[in-house]
Amino acid sequence: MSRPGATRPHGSRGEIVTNRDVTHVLLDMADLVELSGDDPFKAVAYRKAARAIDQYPEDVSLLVEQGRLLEVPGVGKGIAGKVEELVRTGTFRLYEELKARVPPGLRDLLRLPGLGPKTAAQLHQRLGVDSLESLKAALDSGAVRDLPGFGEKKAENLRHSLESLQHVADRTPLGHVLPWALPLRDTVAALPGVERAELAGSLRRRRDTVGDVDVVAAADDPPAVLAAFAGLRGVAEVLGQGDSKCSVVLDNGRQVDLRVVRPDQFVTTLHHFTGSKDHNVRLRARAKDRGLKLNEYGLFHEDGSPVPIRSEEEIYRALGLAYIPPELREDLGEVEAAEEDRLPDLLRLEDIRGDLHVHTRWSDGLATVREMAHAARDRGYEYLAISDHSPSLVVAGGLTPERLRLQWDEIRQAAEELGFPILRSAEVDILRDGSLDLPDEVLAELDFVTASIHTGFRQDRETLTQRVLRAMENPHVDSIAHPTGRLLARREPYLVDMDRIIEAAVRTGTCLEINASPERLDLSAEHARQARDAGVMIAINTDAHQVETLEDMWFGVGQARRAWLGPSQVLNARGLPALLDYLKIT
Ligand code: DGT
Ligand code: CA
Ligand code: CA
Ligand code: ZN
Repeated sequence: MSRPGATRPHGSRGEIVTNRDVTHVLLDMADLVELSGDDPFKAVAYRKAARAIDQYPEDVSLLVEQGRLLEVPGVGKGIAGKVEELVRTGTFRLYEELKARVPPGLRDLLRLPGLGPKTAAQLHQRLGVDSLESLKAALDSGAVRDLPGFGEKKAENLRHSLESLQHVADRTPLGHVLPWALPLRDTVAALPGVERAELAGSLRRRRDTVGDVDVVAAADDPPAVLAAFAGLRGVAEVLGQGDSKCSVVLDNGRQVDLRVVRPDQFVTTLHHFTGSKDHNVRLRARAKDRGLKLNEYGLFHEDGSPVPIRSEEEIYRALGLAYIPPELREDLGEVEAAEEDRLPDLLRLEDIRGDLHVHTRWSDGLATVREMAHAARDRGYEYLAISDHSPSLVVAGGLTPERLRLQWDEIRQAAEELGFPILRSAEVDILRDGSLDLPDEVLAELDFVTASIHTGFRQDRETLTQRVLRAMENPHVDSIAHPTGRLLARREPYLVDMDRIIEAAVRTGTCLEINASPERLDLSAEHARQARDAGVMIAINTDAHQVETLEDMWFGVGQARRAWLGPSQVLNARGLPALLDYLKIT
């Protein structure tokens, strides 16, 4: 498994402060600022800096050492000073002050979907709520319901999100795991005697979140490799070790299962630990029906003699099946499809011809139109759509129609200079009443209109669904971005009725987005597959706020593959003429 450009500098190596570490502290700081009732714009600045540092191609500790922190776009003098202190001392004074002032449990409340810092502060001041437990107690006693501005419905929503939070928190977004899992695989591959090592489990199946990380390696002397692995720097605790398996917890708190087998067993072991479990169960039963036995050690005849297996393709062939790629191995119809040779022709990263949702400095992005377009061209794209925010999103610097027109001048100039097609787009807010944040005359002048919800997440299901439906009814709206608003491991989806949205997408010819940001991956694979089956056109977009995150397309494509999508069902897998044709732009 490889991901181009995935080895970013932040890693798991331990004592040095990585970009990811700094990012986490700055994001935490932003929440603390808001919870303490300080200026919300300060929180915005911390988040912007956090995002910039997370994605910056150089090591933040090196930048500090060389006094070059201010080169990171989005990092101003004030924050640079704090980052420097953080890198040198492991924390900074203001952060410690706020942590001491804001009850730690209060911060946990922010993980509830739709509960912002303002409400958290209110619950704290009025009811003394300072943790998820005390929130539950306040809900049970009816105190929350009786608060001004709350009521039965809001209290009920809150209770619902509280219940679902438990279930979200156990898994980690794939995008947080890969940056250390890929180097870990390389480390294992480089251990003495190891022939090859691969990531397996949910990570190889490219699930949006993963539980633990599974690695499978081939070597002639497995116990020696396992011992070397258990002794690696970065291994905090060995949970268990046998002749072929070792489970450890790393310094970063994550669990890794390593299996080491002889080279002739590698393929079947890799296959077994790629899973999923349900897929394996199906294959084992199928093998049995054919007088064969399949397990992690190999494929065997009834008399125990092995069927020679050199590749996963051969496992499937021996079972009378077409090859099933890891992303489809979930027992969701793939075995039947492989049997009848009607597996989909899955989308590949190379099929993607452009990105239809990115931001620039015109709103809350970090790069210019030119820089984004240049990077898109360097990726081999044929076009790029610039979709900055609309005016109601003040904290994100949303564009008024006047500023949008100024942006169009820049878009035209950049497109001419680079000889690269740049589409005029906008991510227009769907307001609380379902109206759009830009007038129709302006929308009519855009090449591609993406609509999305950024406010009022806590409205009830019917209201939220109606907002989206109304946006889709607008003939200028081409696509709905991040349709459920989920943030992986942080915020539950808002309560939209996806069946009705999909049905309306078909009726109105509106695309639904797979937002490729590894923090979102929204639509989920399940919803995207449902949309695909209904005939909805899907757009896979990074929502990049800077050049580097154009790379996130890889995650979006993984999600699309899990949704059984092929190039013909993906709008931005079309070349420019076909895209313009679809959008009826002449
Ligand atoms: P995760 O870690 O929750 O994100 O999901 P997985 O799929 O990585 O699950 P994990 O780590 O428990 O196991 C890795 C693979 O090993 C799993 O996908 C299939 C295989 N496996 C584990 N336990 C069983 C089992 O009881 N039966 C079978 N047939 N396969 C299993
Ligand atoms: Ca796993
Ligand atoms: Ca595992
Ligand atoms: Zn966006």
